[in-house]
Amino acid sequence: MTQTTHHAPDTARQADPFPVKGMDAVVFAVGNAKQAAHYYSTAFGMKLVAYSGPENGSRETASYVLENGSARFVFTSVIKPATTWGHFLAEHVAAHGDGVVDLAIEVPDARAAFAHAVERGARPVAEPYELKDEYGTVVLAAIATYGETRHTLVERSGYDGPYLPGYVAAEPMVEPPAQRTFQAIDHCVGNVELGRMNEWVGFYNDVMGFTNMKEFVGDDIATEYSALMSKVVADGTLKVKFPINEPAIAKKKSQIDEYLEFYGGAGVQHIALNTNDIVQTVRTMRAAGVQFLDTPDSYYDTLGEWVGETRVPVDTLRELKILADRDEDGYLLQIFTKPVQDRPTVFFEIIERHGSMGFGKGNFKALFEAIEREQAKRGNL
Ligand code: TYF
Ligand code: FE
Repeated sequence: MTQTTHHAPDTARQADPFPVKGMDAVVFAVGNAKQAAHYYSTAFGMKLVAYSGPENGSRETASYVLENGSARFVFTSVIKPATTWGHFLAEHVAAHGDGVVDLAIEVPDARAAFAHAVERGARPVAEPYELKDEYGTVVLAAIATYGETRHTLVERSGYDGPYLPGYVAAEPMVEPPAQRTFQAIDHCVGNVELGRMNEWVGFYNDVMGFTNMKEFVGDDIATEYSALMSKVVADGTLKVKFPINEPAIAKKKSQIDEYLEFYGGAGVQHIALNTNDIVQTVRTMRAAGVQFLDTPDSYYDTLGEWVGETRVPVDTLRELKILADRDEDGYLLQIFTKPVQDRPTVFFEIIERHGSMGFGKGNFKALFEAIEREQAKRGNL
C-alpha cells in the first residue's frame, strides 16, 4: 500500500485517532428493494432521493436511497444471477433474510480511518477506493464487524450529488407526511453470540477508539427480566452509538437466541430513530399499518410516580403504548416496532430524548415482558 500516513502532533491534547462525522447510511440487503422502498416511504414516512439500477448502468443490483432528515437507509436487491458484490448480497439474503449488511460511517478521511482500523486489528473488507462522477469524488473503504456485517467508511466532502457516484436523483415515491416522522439515527444495535459481547466491545474500543457509555445491562437484570447482556460503545461526540447485546441464560429462552437462530448468526437487531414528537410519529406510523410492541395497562398505572413530569401526559403515553424512562440527566420516551419482516429479526425503535442519554433501562421489565409475549406467539419461548 502506498499512502501517506499523517502523524498527529505530539501535543498534550491528542487528536482523536478515528474521528467520525456521524452515521452515513444503514444499508439493507433485501429480496425486493422496490417494495421495501415503498414500505419505508408509506409506512415510515421516508423520502426516496436516489436510485441506482439497470437504467443507469448497474447491471446486477437495484438500490433505493431513502432519507428522513439526516437518517439515510439504502435498500439493495440483486436482479440477476450475479458475481462479486451482487453475489455477496444474494447469499446474504439467502442466509439471513432481509437484513443490514452495512452500518456505513461518515469520516473526514477514509484512507486514514481504514489504515488506523486495520493497524488496530480490524479485518479489511475493501481497500480504499474512489468513486467519481460529475458531482465529485467519494473515497470509500470497508472493515468487517460482527457476523457478516461491515462498516463502510465514507469520505464525501469532495462530493455534492444525491448519494454516491453511480446514483441518480429520484423523486419521492409518495408525498411524505406533513410532519417529519424522525430526523436522525440515534443508535444501531448488534446481537452477537453468547459470550462474545466483551470481545466486540473491545473491538470498538481498540479499532475506533469508542468508549463505553455508563448504561449497561449485566447479570442482575439479565436473569431477572431481559435474558440479555448489553454494553454501549460510542464515539467521543456521541453521534455514533452502538449497543452490543449477547444472550444470557435466564428463566426463558433469550430473545437474542431467537434472533441468532432465525438470522443465522450475529447481526443488526434494531435501529433507533430520533423524533421531536413521538406522539405524532407513532400516530402517523400506526395509521400507516406499522405494528408496535404492546405495553400492558398496568405499566401506566405507576409510571407517573417514578418518571415524573414529561412533555406528554401519561394518558397519551398509555393510549399509544409509549414507554418513558428517567435518569439523572433527564428523560426519554421510546417505543419499539415488532419485527418488520417475517423472520423475528430486525426491528426499529422511535426515541424522543429530553436530556437523558440512556437507552431505557428502567423499561426493561415491561419491554422484555412484551417481547416475550410475542416470542411465545411464535412458539419460540
Ligand atoms: O438499544 C438498547 O439497548 C435499548 C434497549 O431487544 C433494548 O433500546 C435492548 C434490547 C432489545 C430492545 C431494547
Ligand atoms: Fe435501543
